[in-house]
Amino acid sequence: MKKVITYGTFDLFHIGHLNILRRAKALGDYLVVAVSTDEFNLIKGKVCTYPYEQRAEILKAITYVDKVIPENNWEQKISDIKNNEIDIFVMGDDWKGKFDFLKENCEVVYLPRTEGISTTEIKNQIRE
Ligand code: C2G
Repeated sequence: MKKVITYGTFDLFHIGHLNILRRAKALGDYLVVAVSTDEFNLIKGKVCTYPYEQRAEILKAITYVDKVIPENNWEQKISDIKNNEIDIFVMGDDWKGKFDFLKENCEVVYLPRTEGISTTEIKNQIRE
């Protein structure tokens, strides 16, 4: 069984999130999604609209997603990969190169982002 992992905030869930989850799952048989906790998001400089519990529940309801774990810090990826026996790490290509250090532990794949949508844009449109 080929296992895939991806990380993110997934706030105000949108088609760009769904696209990367679908494509990540298509690379293997089992997809783990590590969702940034509210505390970690503050470290990332993000304030979430949906709290962690809701973001995690939404992800658990998605057919492509097999397991949801919390992302508490930048340092947990190698242990996550080992503990979950991950074969492929996937991120959108806005992160291209940033996680190449994981190549000693698993395959690293950066997928093109979905154009024209982002949580920030959604927030701006709602404000207008
Ligand atoms: N994404 C995408 N297309 C978009 C928006 C997002 O493909 N239009 C992808 C991102 O590239 C990322 C995933 O969806 O792979 C989740 O995006 P965010 O919730 O913005 O995650 P981010 O804040 O980048 O957190 O340790 C890694 C971080 O937790 C990543």
